[in-house]
Amino acid sequence: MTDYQTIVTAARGRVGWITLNRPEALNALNVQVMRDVVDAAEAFDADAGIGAIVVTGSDRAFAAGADIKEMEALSGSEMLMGDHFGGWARFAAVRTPVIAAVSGYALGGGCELAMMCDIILAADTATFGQPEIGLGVIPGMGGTQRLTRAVGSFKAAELILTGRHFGAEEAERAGLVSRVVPAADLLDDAQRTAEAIAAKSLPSLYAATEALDVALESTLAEGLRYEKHAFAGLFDTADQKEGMAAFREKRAPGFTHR
Ligand code: CO8
Repeated sequence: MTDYQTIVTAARGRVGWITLNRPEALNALNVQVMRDVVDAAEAFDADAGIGAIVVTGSDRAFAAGADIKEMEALSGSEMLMGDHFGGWARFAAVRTPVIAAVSGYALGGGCELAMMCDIILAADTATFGQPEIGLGVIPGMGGTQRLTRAVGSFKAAELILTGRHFGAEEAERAGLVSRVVPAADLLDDAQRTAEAIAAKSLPSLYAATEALDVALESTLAEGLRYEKHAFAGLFDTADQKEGMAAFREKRAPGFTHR
């Protein structure tokens, strides 16, 4: 495992873990965090021994946002030209399924990082929010776009324009969160969920995460065309033959991820 400055990584079976580790700043996302998270996520993504990734923080904070102290003095052109956005697009493009296991604050860029993941598991103590409006800016890591797609335009507008914090139950009701779990169970639940995913065939997982992304980015007709071709493509994998033979023979499939 690589030594990182701002995160801790571990492989547990076929599950890769990325734990944000800047407790002094409630895991605020500075450029170094972005580089570390992207590097670790891409390394797990390139490893056929990993079938799912979990990103988490601490009990107190998943991440309290982008690092305000690092951003404060920047000019607009420095923000555009510097390494402030590109890395997160690479994280969002990872094909291995990614679960955000959120406890404590997921604010601003923290909420946006969770929304770059495929699944959001929230501890019942989690607090979400896009508070950037109170800093004289707007969400800048995808919040105006991904939150709107997740919860609808009127809910997103109310949350983004007031900047108010909201809890896990409201987040689940609104469709921002996949599932709420008791705080004490969050990490075990994330590992179990990730193991269940990682046991599936990697080619079909990649096809599914890409098709889910296409659903957010395209018209229904374009998405259905994409799905048709992705579905057909999987019939050239050994795992499709194995998965369907295992069904017919009433046994568990032994996927080889090819
Ligand atoms: N950036 C930098 N430092 C932070 C951040 C942050 N986002 N959040 C907390 N910290 C630091 C605090 O400054 C404090 O440090 P110190 O002890 O040195 O003063 C330490 O973490 C602990 O925080 P608090 O003392 O404030 O703890 P509280 O329990 O009183 O409050 C809160 C916790 C409510 C989470 C509070 O810290 C807070 O409101 N934080 C800021 C939340 C916020 O506004 N987030 C949005 C940031 S902007 C953003 O995310 C834009 C995203 C797009 C950027 C795209 C390009 C990079």
